[in-house]
Amino acid sequence: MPILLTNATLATMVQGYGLIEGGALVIDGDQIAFAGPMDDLPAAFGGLAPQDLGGKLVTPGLIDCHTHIVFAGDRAAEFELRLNGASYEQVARAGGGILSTVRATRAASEAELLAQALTRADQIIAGGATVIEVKSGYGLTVADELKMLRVARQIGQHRAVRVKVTHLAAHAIPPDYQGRAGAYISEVAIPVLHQAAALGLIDAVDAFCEGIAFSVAEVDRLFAQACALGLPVKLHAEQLSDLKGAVMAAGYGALSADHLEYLGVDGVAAMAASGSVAVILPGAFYTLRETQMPPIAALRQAGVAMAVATDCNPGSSPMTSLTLAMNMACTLFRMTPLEALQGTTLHAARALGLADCGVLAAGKRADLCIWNARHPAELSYRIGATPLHARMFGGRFDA
Ligand code: DI6
Ligand code: FE
Repeated sequence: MPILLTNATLATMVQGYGLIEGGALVIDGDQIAFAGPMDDLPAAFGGLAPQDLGGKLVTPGLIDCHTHIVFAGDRAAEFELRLNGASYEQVARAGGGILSTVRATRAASEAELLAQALTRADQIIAGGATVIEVKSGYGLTVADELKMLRVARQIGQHRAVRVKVTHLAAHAIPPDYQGRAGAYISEVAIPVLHQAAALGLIDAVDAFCEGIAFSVAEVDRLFAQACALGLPVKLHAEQLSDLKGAVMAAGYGALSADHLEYLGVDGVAAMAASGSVAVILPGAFYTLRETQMPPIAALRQAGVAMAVATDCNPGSSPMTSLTLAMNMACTLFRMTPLEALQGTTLHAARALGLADCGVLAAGKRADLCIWNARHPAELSYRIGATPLHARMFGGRFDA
């Protein structure tokens, strides 16, 4: 039997908020059959028993389009050391930083990794997410990257959430490849790409293009292989410096370029031309106490779609709340609450190449959130609240 929800404040996100007071939704199976004003409800649905939402806000299910939730251990001890005066270098020499996460991730069994990833997925889901993108990148050997990718794939089999899995073997240079980043691309990143693609483990290919990671030319070589396999690309670009990674990624028609604090006018223009989404990650900016802001006004002016995500990872963004990411995007970057919500719905869907979600409209997947809120700006306005009243995934409410 289809489900009829009435007396809803719909933020359909079809155009702007697409706000409809006194709205109705009909859910048939895993799809939305109707979303609009109660007065326009087709007669065919008139006989359904309505569930009155009392004016509560309904939005599309939120989409976290950039996470690194598969990893073992945490970096809380390192956080404490640094706040007690240890420098980043001292921490690194003591075995901390990203390579400590790599060691813990290599040592963990697949079952342990999955259990930890599910805990983080549960927190993101509890905030209203119905789609989560998950990257590899803490294995850095062929076997360990494949292990991470298998774990990422399993998340969606254990939870009511859709997972898009991204190859990020080119995330950091492991100790045995120091000074030999090109060899790492040839001997690890590209072989992982071919094996993972053959196993159907990946939906996209990402890389960390940065002075401390991989050059534009090295990433270009990886992306050429992704392109040959028909896989879309996305890129950690211009997070710490302007290497022109976004321009290169745009040349591949990248789904997105992410972070972008140091993006230049050429990068903005290239992204506008390619239709790549700018994924804004305020959690990393906040954690790293970065001061260079991504060029939000220029992106807006150029008509580049902006998404917002948690970047959940143990180092630069130990955050599992999308509404907190939205709040930070508004307060730190002066994005508007409308842009923040587009950034976790409509534009996040685009950043993942998904056309069947991100808006409330007939024919789309029945992934939605009912909020203890009346206006969508409330989702960005509160700090640390989880105003979710109920979540529906594929036509089913959570138990
Ligand atoms: N940029 C980041 O902020 C994270 N990865 C990346 O490419 C940091 C990951 C970590 O510190 O564990
Ligand atoms: Fe990231």
